[in-house]
Formats: sequence, C-alpha cells, structure tokens
Amino acid sequence: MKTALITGVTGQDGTYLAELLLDKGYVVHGIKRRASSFNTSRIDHLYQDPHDPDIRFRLHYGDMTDATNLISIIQQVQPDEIYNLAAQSHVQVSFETPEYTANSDALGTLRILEAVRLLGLTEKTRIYQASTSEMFGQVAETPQRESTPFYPRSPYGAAKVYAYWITVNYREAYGMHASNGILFNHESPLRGETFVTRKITRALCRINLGLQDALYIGNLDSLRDWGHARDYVRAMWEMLQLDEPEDFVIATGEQHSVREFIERSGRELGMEIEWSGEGVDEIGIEKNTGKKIVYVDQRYFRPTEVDTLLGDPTLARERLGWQAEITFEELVREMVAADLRIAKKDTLIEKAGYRSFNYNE
Ligand code: NDP
Ligand code: GDR
Repeated sequence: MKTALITGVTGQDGTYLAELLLDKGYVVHGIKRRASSFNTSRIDHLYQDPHDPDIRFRLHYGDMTDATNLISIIQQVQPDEIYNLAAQSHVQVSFETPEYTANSDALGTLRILEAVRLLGLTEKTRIYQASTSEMFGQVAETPQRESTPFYPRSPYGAAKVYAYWITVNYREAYGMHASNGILFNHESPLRGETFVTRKITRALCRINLGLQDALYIGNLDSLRDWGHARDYVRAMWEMLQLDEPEDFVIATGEQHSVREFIERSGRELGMEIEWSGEGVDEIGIEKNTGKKIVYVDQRYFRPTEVDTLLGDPTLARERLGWQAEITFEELVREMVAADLRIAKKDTLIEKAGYRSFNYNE
C-alpha cells in the first residue's frame, strides 16, 4: 500500500486527486490550513474518523510558509509520493499579494524539496510539482510545448517559474524523482468561485433564477485551453509512475474565449446572449427577454494579461498514454448543472425569508 502526501488537499485538484488515490488503494495524507471556520467543504465526503483503526485519509495542519511544520509532517508520513498542489493560485490576487504569493508558491516548493533532501528521503519519495501554463505568459510560440520559453506576466507566474526551475535543479543535483506538470487551465464544479469559468456558470444560473441581475466580467477576448480537473489529476499520478522523472505539458489542444464560455453556459440555460457596444462599454443582452445581463468591468482587467494560451499535449500522449477525455461542451454542461442545483437551493432559502450569499466578485 503506497502512501501519498497532498499539499493543497482542500482545493479543487487536491479533492479530485485524493479521490483518485484513495480509489487506487493509497493511504492519503493531506495538509490543510488552520482557519477560524471549517475550510474542508470540498473534501468532507472523504473524511474519516481519526479514531478508526483502518483510516486511509488523514489531515495535518500546515502551511507552505512554515518549513519546520513541513519537515515534521514529511518525517511523520514518510510518503512514497508528494503532490505539491498548495499555492496562492489566483493570478489577479497575486498582483495584490506578490510577496505572499512568492513565499507560498516559490519558496513553499523549495521547502518541500529541501525537507525531502534533509530527511534523507531522496530515494524513496517522488515529487509532483504543480506548474502552470501561466509560466508561458506572453507566448513565444503557439501551441506551447515543454520546450517553449517562459515569459511570466504576473507575480504568480514568476513565482511558479522559480518553483519549476528549483524542481528541475533538485532532480539534477540530487537525483530526485521530481517532475513538473505544466497544466493548462482546468475547471470543474469544484473550481473556486472567483476563477472566470465558475464565476460565469454561477452568475448565469443565479440570473436565470432571478437571484441576481448581472455578471460583471473583465477581458472577454482572453483565450484559454480549458480542460476538466478530473482528467488532469490522472496525468499527475501517471507522471509519478514513470521510471524516470520528466516534465509534461497537460492540455486539451483546444482553445476558447471567455466570451464563448459565457455564450455556451447561457445556451445550457436556454439563454441566447447577444453582444452590443465595444471594449469596456460592451454588454451582453439576453435575446428572449432583452435584459442586459453581462457588463464589462475594468476592475477585472489585470495590469499585465496573458491573452492567449494553447497547449500541445503530444508528449503526454506518447509517454503517459494520457489525453483529455472530457470535452469542452461536457465541462460547461457539468458546471452549469452543478451551479443550477446550488442556485435552486438558494431560491428556497430566499423564499423562506433568508438571504442567500450574493458574492459578485
Ligand atoms: P485551489 O486554489 O483550488 O487550491 C489551492 C490549495 O492550496 C487550497 O487547498 C489552499 O488552501 C492551499 N493553499 C494555499 N495557500 C497555502 C499555504 N500557504 N499553505 C498551505 N496550503 C495553501 O487551486 P487548484 O486546485 O485549482 O490548483 C492546484 C495547484 O495547481 C495550484 O498550485 C495551482 O497554482 C496549480 N495550477 C492550477 C491550474 C488550474 O487551472 N486549476 C493550472 C495549473 C496549475 P485553502 O483551501 O485553505 O485556501
Ligand atoms: P487564469 O484563470 O488567470 O488563467 O489562472 P482565471 O479563470 O482567473 O482567468 C482566465 C482568463 O479570464 C479572464 N477574465 C477573468 N478572470 C477572472 N478571474 N475574473 C473575471 O471577471 C474575468 N474576466 C475575464 C482573465 O483575465 C484571464 O485571461 C488559472 C489559475 O487556476 C492558475 O492557478 C493556473 O495556473 C492557470 O489558470 C493555468
């Protein structure tokens, strides 16, 4: 029975990965942050009573900014595999918290690698580093592949470039089985509510049920290669099963705009969205009702933007036998269906005289 440690287990990918590894028979340890309220809603269905003798899923308090804590957890767990998913993962937020983002995302990765080395686990423990297409930033070529040069466009992207290279360096310097998955955007019903896809599906479902009037959005023309998180965590696991460590681009090879994501989500709800105006004055109008439901809002534009990302997953297909199975259409459908269920629940709450949470960021 293998033992895995997941940092960032309470996040989108951490949840799908924990499910996958538990299904494969692993003992799974996860690191969660201390918060003043419960912060484990995504993984509550995996919770096991710590008094149970056969427990296979355990949580430890920890933080990527706390080296001694990470050393102590890794010493205790003696993991066969570490999946380093923890990060301040929001690109726009990284402009507001650049130092913290560097500390958790860049130095946090160094702390994990150094802990494994100091504890003498370099032979035993394999490491997956959650690298990102944001490292390509201002793209040097399209599509982007493993050899495409990096040009990050945010404090987040820059921190992840450090994490990428320190992972490569520990592999080369100490012979560690440490690999970077360069993952392009991947989404799901578990996606954080302020990333663009989830923001769109959540808002349109609420608009559809009359809980909210409008969606305020940034760059409609931004292009992304969007996959499903459930597919992408399979690639993480496959990478650590290779005899030799290697870095891989994980992507669908298909690109869509934010505008298209809005249109397709609308269609799932029977709403046809038409566009009027230009630039920051552009608005989306629902054809059947004539209501203005999408407004462009300057506050969601970034100081420096990544306009276009498109990945070439050929190497992953050849070496890992991996390819994305869930289509863009299926992804949007699943996200809309999930958010519609939540919006219906909120409707009941409002009907009962209570207010539902109308977070519109
Ligand atoms: P999420 O934002 O959903 O999850 C991030 C996780 O990291 C959460 O569990 C969060 O805890 C935890 N975390 C944040 N800061 C710290 C810290 N200082 N110490 C300990 N834990 C911390 O991200 P995703 O699941 O979407 O992404 C997983 C990883 O993959 C991230 O590293 C991200 O940067 C990277 N990535 C994501 C892509 C995507 O499209 N989703 C694409 C490429 C890379 P809490 O719940 O308490 O906030
Ligand atoms: P991204 O994801 O920055 O690619 O990072 P996000 O969904 O935040 O943005 C995608 C694109 O949509 C544009 N956009 C908006 N984005 C947000 N969040 N809110 C808006 O209102 C909005 N309007 C337009 C953005 O400008 C951008 O171009 C994600 C994260 O998961 C990272 O951790 C990960 O590394 C990369 O994907 C790959």
